[in-house]
Amino acid sequence: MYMRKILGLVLLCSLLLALGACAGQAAPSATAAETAAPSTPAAETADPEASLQSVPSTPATISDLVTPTPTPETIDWAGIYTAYITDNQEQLENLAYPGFTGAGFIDLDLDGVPELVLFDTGASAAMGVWLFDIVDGTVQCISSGVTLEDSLQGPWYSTLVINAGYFEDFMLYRSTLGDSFFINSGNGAEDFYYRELIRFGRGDNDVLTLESVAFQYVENDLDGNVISTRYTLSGQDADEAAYNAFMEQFQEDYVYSGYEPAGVFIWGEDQFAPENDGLLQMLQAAVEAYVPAP
Ligand SMILES: [Ca+2]
Repeated sequence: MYMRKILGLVLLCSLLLALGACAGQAAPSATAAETAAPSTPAAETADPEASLQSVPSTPATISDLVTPTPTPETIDWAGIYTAYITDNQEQLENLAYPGFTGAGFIDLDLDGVPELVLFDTGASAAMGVWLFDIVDGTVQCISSGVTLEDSLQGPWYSTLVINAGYFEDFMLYRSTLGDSFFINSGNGAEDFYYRELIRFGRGDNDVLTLESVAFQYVENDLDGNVISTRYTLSGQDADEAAYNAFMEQFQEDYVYSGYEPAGVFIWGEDQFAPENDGLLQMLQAAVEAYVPAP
């Protein structure tokens, strides 16, 4: 119980730090979300007139980023990720102690090259998700289940922490703004739970970006009585009514594509050995399981 409380607080602190860091950055998602009214195209929108013609009814709180058509890529992404895991397996598994339970590939930023998605063992009801992208031929950690030390954070690292249980939790949605992957990240214990809707986008250099769209945290006592709550929309504090209204509108504006990303877990039928290169075995199986989004 006490440990869970501590874990919950650590998690919350991490999220608060993450949200604070994102708000302080000059990232396109933060600035667009803060300033763009629904009828105002964001500065980075590729075609302002096209955006004006298809004004969304929701996204005062979602950056108005039109997802460009993916450019066909010919890089050997499977080979690049495999070489990276081969070279860094021990360090990664020490960071994610006691290691990883799942591996898969999802093209979260829709640039034609899938990102590597690893699940760790997690600390509570959900598992931490680690995301890696290829930048100029080199693998970079974009997000991790535990916040990495500053010295290990590359220039593309996001301190947003994702907790999930399945590859299918990464959901490709369609809207008048284009296609985007989202995830309902979350975790909980006896005395708290949180949910965070995170949107995946593409930043400079075609690198995966993460944006906190809507966040809900509820702390309760063991009788189920709510002790405290916190809500944010695009990292800005909001009240429960605004949060609920946003989530309702989101369901109207964004349509689930039905695409289910594939990946493998260590407890699957393939019986991956947890030691003895189990991670590399999972990686190979994940390469074979990968199905690009339609
Ligand atoms: Ca990608």
